[in-house]
This record gives sequence, C-alpha cells and structure tokens, in this order.
Amino acid sequence: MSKTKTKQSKPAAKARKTGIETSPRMSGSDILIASLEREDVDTIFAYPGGASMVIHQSLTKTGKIRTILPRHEQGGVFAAEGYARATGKVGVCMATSGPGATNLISGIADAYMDSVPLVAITGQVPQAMIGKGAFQETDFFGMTLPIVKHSYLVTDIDDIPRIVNEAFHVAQSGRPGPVVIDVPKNIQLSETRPVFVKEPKLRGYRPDKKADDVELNEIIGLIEQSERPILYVGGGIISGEASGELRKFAKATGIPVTSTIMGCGVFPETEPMSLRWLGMHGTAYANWAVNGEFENGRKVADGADLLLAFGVRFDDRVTGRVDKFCENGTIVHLDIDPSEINKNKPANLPVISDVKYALGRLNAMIRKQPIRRKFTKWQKQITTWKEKAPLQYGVTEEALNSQHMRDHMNGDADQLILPQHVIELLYELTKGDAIITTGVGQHQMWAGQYYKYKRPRQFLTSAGLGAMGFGYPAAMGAKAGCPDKEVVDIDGDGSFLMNIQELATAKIENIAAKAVVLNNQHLGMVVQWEDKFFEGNRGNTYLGDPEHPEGIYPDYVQMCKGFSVPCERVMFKRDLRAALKRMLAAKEPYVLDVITPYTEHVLPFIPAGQTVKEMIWK
Ligand SMILES: Cc1ncc(C[n+]2csc(CCOP(=O)(O)OP(=O)(O)O)c2C)c(N)n1
Ligand SMILES: [Mg+2]
Repeated sequence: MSKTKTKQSKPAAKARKTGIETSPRMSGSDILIASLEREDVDTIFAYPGGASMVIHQSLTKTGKIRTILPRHEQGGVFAAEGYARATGKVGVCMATSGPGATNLISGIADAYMDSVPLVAITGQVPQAMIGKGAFQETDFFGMTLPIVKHSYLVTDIDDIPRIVNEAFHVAQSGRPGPVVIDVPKNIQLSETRPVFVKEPKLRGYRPDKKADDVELNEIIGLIEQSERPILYVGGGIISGEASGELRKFAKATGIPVTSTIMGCGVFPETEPMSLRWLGMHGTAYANWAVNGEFENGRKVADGADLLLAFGVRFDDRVTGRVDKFCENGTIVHLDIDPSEINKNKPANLPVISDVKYALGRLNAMIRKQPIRRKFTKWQKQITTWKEKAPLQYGVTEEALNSQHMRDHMNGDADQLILPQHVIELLYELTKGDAIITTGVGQHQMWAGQYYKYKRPRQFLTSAGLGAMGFGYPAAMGAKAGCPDKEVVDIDGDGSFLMNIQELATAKIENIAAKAVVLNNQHLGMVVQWEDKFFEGNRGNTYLGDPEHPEGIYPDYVQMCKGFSVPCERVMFKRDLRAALKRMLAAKEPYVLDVITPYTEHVLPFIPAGQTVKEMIWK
C-alpha cells in the first residue's frame, strides 16, 4: 500500500513542478475519459457500437461526465452543438466507426460552417484492419478533412492525453470549429502509464492575433471622415465574447448596427439603433442602410459610405450579388481568421485581430479622444426607414383561398393562425428571454424576425449549412447546458420530423426542451420558391397524406404519445395563448403542433444572387 503511495506521489510532485502529470497503468479508453475530465467536460452525447463500446465502459466509471444517449448520432452531434452554442464551451459527441461516424458528418459540417467549438470522437477499427475494408470501417479522417478545423487519427496510446488537450485548445481558440479524434479499438484496449499535459504546445498555431494601434487608428480616421457608417457584425462577436465591447463602441460612436443571423443578440434588437439582421430575408431597412434605397429600380437614398464588418464572412445569403453589396462604401473587414479577408468581398482596410481586443482598444482610444463626427442626419434616416418598412404580416388573399381555410377553418378567417403571430406571442410570453433554436425553412426566418434577441447565445440556428433537423436536438443540448433557461425549438413540420427520435432522449434524460412546430404540412421554403419561380408547380414539397388532404399528417399528438411526451394540436387562434402557456409551464419536454396556412411567404425577400433593387418587402 505504502509503496504504491510513494510511487504515486512522485509523479504528483513532478506534475506540480513541470505541469506534466503521470499516472498508474491505464487502458487507452480510460486515458481518453480521464483526459476529457481534465478538460472539464461535463456532458457528452454518445451512441455506442463495436468500435466505441469500450470507451462507453470507461464512461460508466466516471463520476464527472454525464453521458447522454441520443437516439441517432445526428441528434447527438446537433445536441453537442446546441450545448456549445448556448454555453460557449466545447460540445462533445461520440460515435462508433463506420455508420455511427458517418451519421455525425452533417453536424461536423454544421459546426465548421458556423464556427462552433466541437470535439467529435469516433471509434475506429483496430489499426491492423485499417485499409482492409473491415466491418464498419470508413476513413473518417479522410472523409471529414474538408469540414474540420483539425483532426487526429490516434496511432499511439501515449499520444492520447496530448491529442485531447490539443483538440480542445484548437476547437475553442481563435476562430472556433470542429475537431475529430478517431481512436482505433486496439488503442482503446491497450495499456500504458499516461502522461497528462496541461498546456498545449502547437508549433505554428497562433490563434491570438491582435490588431496594432496604427490599424485601429485608421478605423477611427475613417469614421471621422464618414457620413453614413454602419456596423455589420456577426457570429465572430459571439465566439469572441465581444458583445459588451461592441455595445459600448456603438453607443460611444452612434453608429447603427446590423448583424448577420449568426450575430443575432450581440446588440439588443430592441434598441433604436439596431437594424436587426440583413440579407435575403433581413429587414428592408438594414438592407437599405447598407446598399441604399431603391424605388422602381432607381436609387432614392444612399446607403452606407463606411461598412465596419466585424466578425463576419460576407456570406452570399447576406450579400446577394456580392459586387453590388455596399457598392459605394469603404469596407473595413476585421476578423481573426486571415482566410476570410478578401475571400468574398475585397476589403479596403483589412484587419486581422481578436475582435474583443480590437473593440476594447478602440473603446479606450475614443474614450481618450472622442469621435467628433456626429451622425444625427444618418440616424434620422435610419429611423425613417424603420418606420417606413417594419416587419409586417397579415392574412393574404392566398390564405383566404387556401385548402387549409376550406378544410379546417370553416370560413372563419379570424381564427387562422399565422406563423409570425405564434412567434410574437411566444416572445411576449417568454418576455424575450428564452433560448430559441430552429429547423431550417420559413419558420427559421420568422423565428429570426419576430423574436427579438437581446443577448448573445440566445438564437441557435443552423445558418451556414442550413441543416433541417437541427432544431430539437440543439434545443435539448442547449437545455442540458443551461437547465435554468427556457429553451424552445421553433420548428417546421419537415425539419422536426428529421430528428423526432430525440424526444425519447429528452424524455428519458429529463431534459425539458420544448418544441413549437409551425405545421404547414409543406416544405414551406421550397414551396415559396416554387410559387415565385415555378408557377406554384409542386415538386415533392407536400408532406401530408395526398389521399386525405383534409387531414393532418403525420399525427404528432399520437407520435408524441409513443414517446410519453405531452403534445397538443392547436388549430384555432383563440386556443393559442393558453396552449403556449401550458407548454411554458411544463417541467418536461413538450410539443405544440400549431397548424398554419402554407400560403405565407417570408418577406422581405431578395432572390438569390440579386440585389437590394430587386427586394420584395411588402
Ligand atoms: C437536411 C436538409 N434537406 C433539405 C433541405 C432543403 N430545404 C430547405 S428549407 C426546406 C423546407 C423545410 O420545411 P419545414 O421544416 O417544414 O419548414 P417550413 O419552410 O415549412 O417552415 C427544405 C426541404 C435542407 N435545408 N436541409
Ligand atoms: Mg413546413
């Protein structure tokens, strides 16, 4: 006994001195879990199989990590992303080799597109079988190469602690992103005395870039010369934890703010100087503020002469035809990732920097020497635009003539539930404080438009990849990470169905994630494009039962019953408020199936590849 004690205390003493900690002999899978514990992982979404069950055995021994069993690996990886997006910590998921691993791919791609810190661990066939077409072998390292920030195939058990330590560092530093760790089964089973590392040493990886004062002074100089500056800010402000600095900067300078969808909440959307988000379905006033206002193809007012693009990537859903985007403005592009600079839109002043540092330093500079230029006229123009073109909706002729109206409403148009109204009511009942997740489609755009976000990490949506099926698992992950917050998935019927199995996870794990399904019985966003560009010809966009179009299919109430999850269907407006209240009062997973007309179109709308000139906004 005492002998063992001395043996253990020596490494401990060494660890204190060197930061390196050694242990007794352990299996590779135990070392993997011990390494995760050292990264303060508290939750892992993991689905077992032949090549990863040994790691699950190790997970049963940890008292520190909660293992959540999703019912599909895609649900697991989206949940890990929801956890990461809501908490700011690294999301962790795990799957077995082959089909388990390939089921993670959409989530890894999603994390890559939206810069979400994620560590995805996969079991791999034993090293001796790699390349032999072994049962459940896929080259996961190779398959994921274009969609990871970094990846590892473990080839030596002694590398596990270093690899895990590096993976977490890489995933969350600089521009965050997904990291894959593929662990062959023989390595999980073999043993060694691990040496745990605390600080990663990665030659050539310098994520901590900081702008110098000369560059920042140039920005201030450009602001002093400008008349119509706009801050165009994105997810980089959230991952860079720079929302506080941004708010100060906007307030001190008086520069109006528009965000990307990824940036929702970085600047309170209720503020007069918030233009909400811009782009294809962004507000008309944000799009005018950047590009100028047009009437019948003629410019009637100028847009920004200075665009401060901070932590954004000029995504095509934002810019439309990119050469016309902010055509007459000077563009300052500040980002931590040099590969974003000049990728989509040439910058007049490129600045590579951590955005929190840059904004903090800019704030210090303007505290010392305040900006002299006032933008009163410009701010007035913004107010006028906001009054002229607020987000709006109403019962349309198409809705009145719809099948939905005939089949379900008995001609009572007052009882129609418009999807936008559902979200406004949810906003009211949650006091604008809930974490909202979404699927992909019209409901996603309305969830962005009609819920006003006041803080970062409040609107979690698959923006870059646009992955249907994201909403409910992401809500589950967010709720697991933030149990004290109300988390509501505003979903579409198509998207919700794609990962509906996660209701079982939520139920069994007691994760009270709620879902409001805006059920239009259609793939609404595709229908909208069919209406606009294909004369309404339906190409496999109806989700109901064509034999019984008067009914609602599938029956979510029945399905939820199978999962022992309460679910209500709401057909009439008069029932909506009380139903939402019941859902919010529930302390368990809960689904509201809200039937809405399929005739609504998301407005404003700038068709893909076009410009603000072509924007339809009323
Ligand atoms: C995984 C996946 N498949 C297909 C698409 C293409 N797509 C984009 S929106 C959409 C319709 C989504 O329908 P639903 O979830 O019911 O939302 P709605 O538009 O009706 O609100 C489709 C099929 C996608 N984004 N993701
Ligand atoms: Mg739908």
